[in-house]
Amino acid sequence: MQRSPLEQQRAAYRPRVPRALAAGAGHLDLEAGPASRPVADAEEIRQQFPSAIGAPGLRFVEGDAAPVRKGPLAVGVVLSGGQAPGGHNVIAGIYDGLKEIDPASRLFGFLGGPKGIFTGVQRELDDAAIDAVRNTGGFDLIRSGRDKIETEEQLEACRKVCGELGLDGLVVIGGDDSNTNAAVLAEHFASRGSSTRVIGVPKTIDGDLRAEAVEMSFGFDTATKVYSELIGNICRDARSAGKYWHFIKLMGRSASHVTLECALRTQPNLALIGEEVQAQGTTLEAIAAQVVDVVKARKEAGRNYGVCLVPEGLIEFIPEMRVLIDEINHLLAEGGDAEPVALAAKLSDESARVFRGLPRKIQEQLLADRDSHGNVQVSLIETESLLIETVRERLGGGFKAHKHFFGYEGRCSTPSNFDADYTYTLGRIAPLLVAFDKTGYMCAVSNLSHPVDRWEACGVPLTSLMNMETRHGHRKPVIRKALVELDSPSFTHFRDARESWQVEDRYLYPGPIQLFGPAEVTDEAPRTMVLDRTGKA
Ligand code: FBP
Repeated sequence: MQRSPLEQQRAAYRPRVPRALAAGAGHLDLEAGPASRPVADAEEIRQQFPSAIGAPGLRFVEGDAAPVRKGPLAVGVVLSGGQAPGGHNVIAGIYDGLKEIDPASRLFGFLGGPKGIFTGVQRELDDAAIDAVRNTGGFDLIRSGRDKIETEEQLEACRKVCGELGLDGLVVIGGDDSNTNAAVLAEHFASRGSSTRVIGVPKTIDGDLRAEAVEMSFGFDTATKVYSELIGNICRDARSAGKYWHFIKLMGRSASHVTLECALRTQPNLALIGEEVQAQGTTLEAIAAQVVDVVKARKEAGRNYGVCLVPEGLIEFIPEMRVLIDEINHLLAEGGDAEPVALAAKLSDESARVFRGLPRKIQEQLLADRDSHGNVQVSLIETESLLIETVRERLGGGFKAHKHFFGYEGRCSTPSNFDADYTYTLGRIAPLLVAFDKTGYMCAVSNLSHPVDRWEACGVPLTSLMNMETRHGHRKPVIRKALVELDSPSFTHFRDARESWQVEDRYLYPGPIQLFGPAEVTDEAPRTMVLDRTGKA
């Protein structure tokens, strides 16, 4: 396949790994911490995961412990959910790690997401396949999918396929739901005497798969840097033209981490944070009033232009919209009519009033198909248009606005140095956990806010990330989604600074991701993560 000049240069990049891993597979030991506990609902989680509960956190250190499983090893890998930069490097890390353990080890890629496991659709990955994708964006090597492994038949089919391939390990690269699935698979396999170990890898550009022991999901850094470049360009265009407001919706199915990170990188005039809207119970009308105040103040200061960031998940945090969406979900789950007029007749009086007040297009988008987890597909709802319309109703024709949606632009970008190193390291950890006979663990790296030589390779028990939540009317064990915390250093920093960005222009122009050059520009870690971990801006 033809490669661009940058891809040719980038193929030669050798990702950096923590010191313990650089020592090599034969020179490692595994330190175990105390028994872990789920984030909540320990007793219910224990009942569902009797063999995994209480497993200790793990850390690889230099040493000479003999792995339990001697090579050659066979491992399967699957990509699950939305694309995120660095997925290919996770796979390259697994491949290199396996070959380091024993050159005769084998890696199989399940095709098209989790469905590839239970249908047994896979391909073996070799040197040529891996070398073609090192340090590239995308998931196209084996593609991804959003199918869930739910039923007893599917779980059993997975066990059978892994058994037939003789897999020592199965690595699930995915977000919170996919890693919950990995925990279920690990427990199922263990309870049926399967010798396949199941390991998860934290992936999502949304940045909402994080916890004390999981500092960041991969892909967030690159995606937010891509969006920040584009936002900076738009800020400069707005300032140059002096006549438009730009409303930019940013991906993030639920949490507003992406918006917060991009706001810190670009300092737009306004950035809405869904979690704050929810905490303060701010209605759509009240949000529009806040925007109107800033638009007017800027106009009076001679700046009839501006930039406002809108998180994709905002709609579900606005109190009256949350109630409305819950009612719609309930009606649709009961097989209700997805036609706006018919549906409005079945809503409560208050929700019917809210629904009828929405533009027809938004009504239809709220009724569109749910995803496989029963969620509204927020990426299909034009929250930015809704906001523009609500503001325009108050300001009239002098208010000229453009809408943008940045999401897909960043999900398959060439990974930043941070993500290239981080994902490769995650990949290298996975076969080591298998070799040390661990199952139901997530690969993790600690000290990510520091240079790579201070990073530590870890294993985090999946059950330690779990709590019980109600899904489709049933209580289920799930990995807790991390939302923006309003008392965190990153949010506090933003809250204290944002007023000064509203009327004056304090835009920052981050420019494109730099892969070559001085470390200050090539190796920058996510700002929100650094602030939250070190308190330093
Ligand atoms: P994951 O959590 O699976 O990584 O996906 C995140 C995401 O990129 C969200 O930001 C977005 O809402 C969603 O995927 C869109 O997915 P799709 O393109 O499948 O509708």
